[in-house]
Amino acid sequence: MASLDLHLDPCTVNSRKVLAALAHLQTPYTLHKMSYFAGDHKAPSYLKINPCGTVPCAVVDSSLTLTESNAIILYAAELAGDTPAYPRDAKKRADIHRWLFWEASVWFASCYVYLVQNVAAPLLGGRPDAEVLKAQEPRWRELAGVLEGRLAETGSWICGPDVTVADLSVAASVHLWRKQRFSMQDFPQVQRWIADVEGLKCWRETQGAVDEALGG
Ligand SMILES: N[C@@H](CCC(=O)N[C@@H](CS)C(=O)NCC(=O)O)C(=O)O
Repeated sequence: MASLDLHLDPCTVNSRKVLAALAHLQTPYTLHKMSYFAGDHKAPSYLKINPCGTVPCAVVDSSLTLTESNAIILYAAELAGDTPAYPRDAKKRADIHRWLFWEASVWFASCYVYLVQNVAAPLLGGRPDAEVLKAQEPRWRELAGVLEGRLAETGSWICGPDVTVADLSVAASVHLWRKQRFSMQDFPQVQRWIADVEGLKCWRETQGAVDEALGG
């Protein structure tokens, strides 16, 4: 497989997701590191590559540039073939896709509120807005409850006994969970699963880049 040209900032949720997934799938890539906080994703030179002005973005070749993190992951997973992370079975893949869509459509948005308020705001010299966090809490608890239920059913990973790209995608939204300051006490399965994700080689290997991007 040809190497992907990957443009991202490791500390952002969707970038971390892709970094961890590509490490897990052993996908070769060339990293073009950007700084989200410096606004590199809005630079005219980057907007030529990705008019959405978001990270991550993967240039496959002159005919294909991928701007959605889950699309990048699925492309790499497809190329990796029939792997436990993305088995070539229609029902198993449909279940993985379902969780990727869930992550992109609802989970990311809710977790992002905690990231903006409890991580980004202090980093930028501001303070978390308690009202915004309070307003988000019922929604986050509802969604965490859905994840809790699934993890209780499987007793292991989101889609069964093997870690899949769905775990890496869904986990990225809470990858800074200590700093994001979720109330996790009612979600023991989610806590267990996060610990399992944090034990994965691909997660540990990509943690250093996240910490460095956040200033240590
Ligand atoms: N659905 C996109 C979302 C990408 C996204 O919103 N990335 C954030 C960082 S995690 C970003 O670049 N935000 C900048 C902006 O929206 O202007 C994906 O999954 O790649």
